Amino acid sequence: MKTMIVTGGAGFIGSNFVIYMLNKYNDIKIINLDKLTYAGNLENLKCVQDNKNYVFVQGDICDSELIDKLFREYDISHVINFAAESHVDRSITDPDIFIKTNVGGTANLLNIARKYWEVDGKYKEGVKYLQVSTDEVYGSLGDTGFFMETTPLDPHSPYSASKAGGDLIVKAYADTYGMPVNITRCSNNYGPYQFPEKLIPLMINNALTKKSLPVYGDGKNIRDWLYVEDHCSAIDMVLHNGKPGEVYNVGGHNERENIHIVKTIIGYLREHVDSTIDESLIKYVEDRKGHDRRYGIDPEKIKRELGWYPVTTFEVGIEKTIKWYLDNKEWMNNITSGDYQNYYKSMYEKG
Ligand code: NAD
Ligand code: TDX
Repeated sequence: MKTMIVTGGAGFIGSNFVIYMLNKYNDIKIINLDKLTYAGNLENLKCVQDNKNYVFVQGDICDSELIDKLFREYDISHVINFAAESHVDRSITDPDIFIKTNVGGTANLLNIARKYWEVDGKYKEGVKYLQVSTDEVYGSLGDTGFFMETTPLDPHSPYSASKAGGDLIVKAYADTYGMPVNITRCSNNYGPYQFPEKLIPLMINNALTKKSLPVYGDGKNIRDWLYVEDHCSAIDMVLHNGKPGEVYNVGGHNERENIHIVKTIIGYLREHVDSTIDESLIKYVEDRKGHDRRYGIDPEKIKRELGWYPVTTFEVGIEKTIKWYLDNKEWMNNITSGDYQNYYKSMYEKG
């Protein structure tokens, strides 16, 4: 039985990952450690809450006493760190918490893992620390080329800089102490349980409630989209077969301009839900500060070394995603009724 701490397991990707792993394996135990910030939601995990191999602990990755206690209590073999402040716009208005959680929290997890895993300068058999990172650490691309694992780090937002800081500390623990680690750097995810501050769920929710659809700048910024389940399968493969110390980029060549995403959502909802949802809802708004123009992942290494490739095309994934939000309106209502309203006003309805 392997016992894994999954941090941030109540967030978007973390909850999809916990569900994916518990459905796939019956010989792993998952300790989901999550602070339950505005982005954490235990409703995401209803289908696993009674699973005998699942434990939820509310807490902060910066809390060394708590992490130490978890390592003392359980024989932890793996740490998979999803916990982070994850939204670029919030990092622009309030960077401090990003540095605290994404840099400080990562360092704290590494310190305690090292304390329990390193014996006489050697690491126990079968242990691994996996850092879930992002393509945003590489900065922004021009019209051509892709991010490779060897691309220099060049983050621009406080979010991406804090993720890059976390990655470099992970690298230092591998280089200095020989800790068995992997870093995955994935492109933009979409799918069930994504908080509606991010482009796709925000646009679906706004269109359904007939609010305007705020497109930053000229709408031609490009993101490389990956269905969340494909990200989960990549992490599973890296966790089991990734070479210690290596970085793996995760993506599937699904580059789209933002405006294309917004028009795709409108097109689907107009055809299947309400014929009055149309492109007149689109509102071009002031651009995001320091807005990266284009992201694009070269996934050759993870494909070649581990045989991973995404199975969900963008066309299939976006339909599945829109249908999920249509089938789960109560989930959306619950998270948009409270504090979210204040966030939304401060972002989109100021002045
Ligand atoms: P999310 O914001 O939906 O979830 C983050 C989770 O972390 C929440 O449950 C929150 O409560 C928890 N958390 C925050 N601070 C914490 C702390 N100090 N201690 C414990 N828990 C804490 O984020 P997401 O989109 O699921 O992203 C998960 C990870 O994947 C992040 O590390 C992010 O950088 C990375 N990533 C995300 C994407 C994407 O497109 N969403 C792409 C690549 C990488
Ligand atoms: O209202 C909006 N209007 C708009 O035009 C929002 C919320 C976004 N956008 C644009 C900005 C980006 O170009 O859409 C694109 C996607 O924006 P986000 O969903 O905020 O994602 P992004 O900034 O690309 O970062 C995401 O992918 C990488 C995640 O939030 C990160 O956690 C991950 O690391």
